Amino acid sequence: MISHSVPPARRARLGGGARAALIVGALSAASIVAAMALQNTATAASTLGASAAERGGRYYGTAVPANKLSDGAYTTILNREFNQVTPENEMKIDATEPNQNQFTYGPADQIVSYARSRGMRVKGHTLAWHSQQPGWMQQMSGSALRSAMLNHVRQVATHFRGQVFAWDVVNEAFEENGSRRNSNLQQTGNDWIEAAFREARTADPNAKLCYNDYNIDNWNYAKTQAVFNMVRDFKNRGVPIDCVGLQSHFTGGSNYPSSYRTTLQQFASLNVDVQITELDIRNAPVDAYRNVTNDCLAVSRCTGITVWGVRDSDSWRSSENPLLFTGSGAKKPAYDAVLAALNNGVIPTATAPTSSPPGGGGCTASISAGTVFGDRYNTNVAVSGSNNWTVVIALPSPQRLQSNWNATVTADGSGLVLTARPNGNGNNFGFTTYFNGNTGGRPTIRSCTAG
Ligand code: 9MR
Repeated sequence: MISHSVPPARRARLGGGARAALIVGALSAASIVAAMALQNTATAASTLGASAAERGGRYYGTAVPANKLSDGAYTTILNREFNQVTPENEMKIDATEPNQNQFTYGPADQIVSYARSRGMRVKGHTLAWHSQQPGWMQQMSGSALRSAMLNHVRQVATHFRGQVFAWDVVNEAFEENGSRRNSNLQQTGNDWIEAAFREARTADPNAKLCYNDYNIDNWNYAKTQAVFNMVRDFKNRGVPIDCVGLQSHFTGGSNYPSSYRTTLQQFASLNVDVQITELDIRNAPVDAYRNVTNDCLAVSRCTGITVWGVRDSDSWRSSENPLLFTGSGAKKPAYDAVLAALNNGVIPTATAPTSSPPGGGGCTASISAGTVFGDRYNTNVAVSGSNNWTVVIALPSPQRLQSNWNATVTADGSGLVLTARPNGNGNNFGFTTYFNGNTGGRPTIRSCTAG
């Protein structure tokens, strides 16, 4: 719809005058849809963070080490492009509790105040992990380690309460084959992960609590399935978990998988946010960076993308040149691809269009928009012309019916065609639909049949 009028590459280069001429042309062709697309282009954001923010309040962030905050070339890019920050090492266990019960927050606080004073969100990383444990913790086991871990979670989450929007509560707890990683924490009991999440919720009830891991990008991979099953189990049992982070280090031989969007959608279907938390891609290929961006935009609960460093020279894998800026701070082709993908993204709409059915069925059903929640929304339907009706409604894929009221509503085998009949509660009924990643689509009435 957008590109049939002006190809994206050309739109990106259009000056104001050319844009105005095109808008007039589009309007004279009475193409309201094209005009709306062009208006979006006219206000296209010029930085990653600003553009992500326009895409449903998403963020585009980066890992930040405290020692780079005095590098002017670095902070110029950081301040200009990013609206979210993850401390690269400064909130890890060895950094924040180097000796048992002695907490040090200096470098982490420095990053937090730097970011927050510039309006950037901060994600905490990470409360419980088998790696980067201080020496004293590495030597612990059993109930002493369990208590020390929970104390660490409580103390650190309390210190940063109100300052971080989310925490990686537990990091990298699974093996590649889908079994639990056999760490000292795992040996304290299989429930150590949920214990950490419960402790974090108590310490900071307003932070989103995330599970974070690498190699959970390919939907058809044992580790991805294992993490999915754990999150589903946590949701079923009421363990507090709000988000899943896909690190997405496509470096060191791991590639962007074609099932990536499916993986994001599947996690989102469990009623958790998904985030891309540590993105870097070997040699920064334009296509893979664009695909990751588009995949996130396609899933309403994909709330943000964080790259694991600003310039190639800042990367933990700098020899692979996996980031969006060169060592000298120049934008790479992958940067342009990401920004263009963000700017071309669909702006989520929270309002449902009114629909009316084709005539001739002896009744009329009209739709009006109801409340929109995070992962689902309500639709109201009013029927006139008959008190004994059958209304058929189509849902946009992959949305699904969650519940309904004031009518009997059944979904067909595809889940996408609903049939509603009166249940004695009059002619106004409604239903709730899961977005399942499609936040823009709304139901349409297919028919209303009386009798
Ligand atoms: O980028 C981090 C690097 O500076 C550290 O030396 C390393 C130590 O483990 O951790 C790196 O960040 C890791 C992150 O915390 C968790 N996922 C993998 C990241 C890359 O190793």
